[in-house]
Amino acid sequence: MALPPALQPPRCNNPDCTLPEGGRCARLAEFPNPLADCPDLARTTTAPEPPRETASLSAPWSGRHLDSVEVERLLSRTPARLIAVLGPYNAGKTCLLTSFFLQLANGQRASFPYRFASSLTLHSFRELMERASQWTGESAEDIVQHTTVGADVLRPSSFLHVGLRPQDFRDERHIDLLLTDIPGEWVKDWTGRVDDVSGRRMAFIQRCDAFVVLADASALMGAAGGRTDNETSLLVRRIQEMTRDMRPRPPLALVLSKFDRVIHSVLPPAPEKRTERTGWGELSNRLRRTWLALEDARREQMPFSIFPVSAFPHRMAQGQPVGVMDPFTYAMEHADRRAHRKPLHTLPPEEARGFATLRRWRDEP
Ligand SMILES: Nc1nc2c(ncn2[C@@H]2O[C@H](COP(=O)(O)OP(=O)(O)OP(=O)(O)O)[C@@H](O)[C@H]2O)c(=O)[nH]1
Ligand SMILES: [Mg+2]
Repeated sequence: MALPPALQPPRCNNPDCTLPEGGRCARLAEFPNPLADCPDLARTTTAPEPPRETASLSAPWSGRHLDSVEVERLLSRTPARLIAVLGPYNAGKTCLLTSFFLQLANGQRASFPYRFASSLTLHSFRELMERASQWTGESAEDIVQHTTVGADVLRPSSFLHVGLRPQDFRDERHIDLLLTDIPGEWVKDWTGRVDDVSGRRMAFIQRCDAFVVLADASALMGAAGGRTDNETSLLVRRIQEMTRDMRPRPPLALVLSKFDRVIHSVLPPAPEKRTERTGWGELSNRLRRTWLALEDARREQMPFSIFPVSAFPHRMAQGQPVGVMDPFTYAMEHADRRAHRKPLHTLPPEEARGFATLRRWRDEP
């Protein structure tokens, strides 16, 4: 049953009347029951107005991938972090993003220093998750669809969004994180030759806080491994070139994706040994050109690290992802240090005593 329209407080058109403020009706002599009878008193309800012709305004966001104009708008309003997720066709980019979202939204943050708060692209994430949940576990089957982006070159819809709050439950600040979800073909075009279209599509690179680059570990170990190594090394070099003037230099997280397919023959080294060339067994040999590119990047003070990741080692009902949060933790730790963003330093709580209060003195002007 719908509620009847609410009564508004009375208003009186007689300037001498104080009845609406709790006083006397100016025409009390004429109308002993002014609330019922006085014609100067207006009592309106909040009955809904009939729909107007112009009432067909759509919602300000669709819940699907954001386009470059929406992203621009968001970036001008908030100190959003922007992470580019790049790699050749079929490298596992979209699976990684889907798995990252699943983990985060499910509260399985692992080392990631934020908790899930919101998403402007929930509809897209939901579609990806639904598709991934139908995967039977067959390796020949796609887990999600290969990424295609609308034909609009000027406004490509290629960004996913998550709103984050710091891990401390008392800290209610909200941080926007934008993640690119682009087709491998775009990455290839941009790596090979930057024409006008490709330059526009990839204009976000100049604003990126971090890069997550994927190389398919199973492809590297396969017969065409040399091609994957080559594509990855060219991509690392392109990023290195495009970020040469950025300070601080954005970090690069190299994700060796689909690691579940090679785990029987390659044991990942301990985290502190991951940037050493010798630590990866046969995979080190397979990544020959990529290592050279990474070593050049190191010489130019570009931070990098390497992560073995299995976004979907089994079908969803059967097993957990492995290492998915690590590259994002690495990327965010660097992104949060950037000076041109508002730093995320948590102030000590009001009741803090002793040593903790030193931080408050230091932070106070
Ligand atoms: N076993 C296994 N297979 C994976 C994993 N991640 C991705 N795959 C496989 O790789 C395929 C491609 O993954 P996508 O995430 O669509 O790759 P992409 O880089 O987004 O590809 P494009 O959008 O075409 O550029 C998936 O459909 C799966 O078959 C993983 O962690 N483990
Ligand atoms: Mg994709």
